[in-house]
Amino acid sequence: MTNKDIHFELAGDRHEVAVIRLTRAKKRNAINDGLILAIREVFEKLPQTVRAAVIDGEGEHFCAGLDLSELQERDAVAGVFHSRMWHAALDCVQFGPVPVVASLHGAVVGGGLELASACHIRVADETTFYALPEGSRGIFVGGGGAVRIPRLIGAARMTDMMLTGRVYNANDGERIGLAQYLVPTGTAFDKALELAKRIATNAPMTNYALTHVLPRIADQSADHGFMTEAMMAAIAQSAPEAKDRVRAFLDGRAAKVQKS
Ligand code: 1HE
Repeated sequence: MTNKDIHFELAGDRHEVAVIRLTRAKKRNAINDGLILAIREVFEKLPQTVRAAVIDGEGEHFCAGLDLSELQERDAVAGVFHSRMWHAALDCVQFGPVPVVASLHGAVVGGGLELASACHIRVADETTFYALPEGSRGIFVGGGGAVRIPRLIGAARMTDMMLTGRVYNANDGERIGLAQYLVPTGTAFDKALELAKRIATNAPMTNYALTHVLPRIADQSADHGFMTEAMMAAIAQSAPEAKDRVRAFLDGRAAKVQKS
């Protein structure tokens, strides 16, 4: 990885977790064109060993969104291509080869929230706050937020965030579904890494079904969704790995579900 604003490393005994960190803390990890292209490149070129990924941000904030200093010179045509560049990059996050866990703290705003919402799991610490300041900057979301954020919290809440500048704190963010996990200050990365390592132990086909098939089913009519589900279930259960895992449970060699 050649972009200085992004750090990449492999974690886990088998190098099964990719850790991707935004390292532009002086600018609160604001995303310029180079950084969005670098995010795309990382997810397109994940090593074969990788089974799950964690994305986080260096410094006090996860991400301050679009680098506003690059916005000034853009005309309408360039704006369309810029937005489509973000879409292509964040599609590589959401529909890349592995599940992605976002480790959130501080500001998760604008394009930062769009990046977080392209991830499959969001872990937030108590310093996290969420906003869509596009409304007050006279612009609109452009990184897929109009599609992904209403699927997390509903169109009404997103409309409120953009019309009124409402900021959600960490507790309320978890309550409305912006994050699935809320953890003590400073522990989001550890929790995200723990979850990623756990995800990496799943059968790859199960993870693929959850990241690529489930969101498509959610977009289908119920009738089509049931059929897609049946196809996916049949493919997953016919894999040799699924048979081995079920046999291990029946032989008493696999973990039971534990009461939490
Ligand atoms: C930036 C950016 C940025 C910080 N673009 N330079 N996003 C926003 O509207 C959020 C704008 N940022 C903020 O509200 C605040 O910076 C934070 C709440 C995130 C952090 O506050 P703080 O006090 O820790 O930092 P700061 O002093 O405001 O910023 C430090 C530096 O980062 C400063 O630059 P410096 O040269 O004066 O040191 C800031 O100018 C710079 N900085 N945020 C450029 N966003 C695909 S479309 C998506 C559309 C959007 O994302 S719109 C929402 C943009």
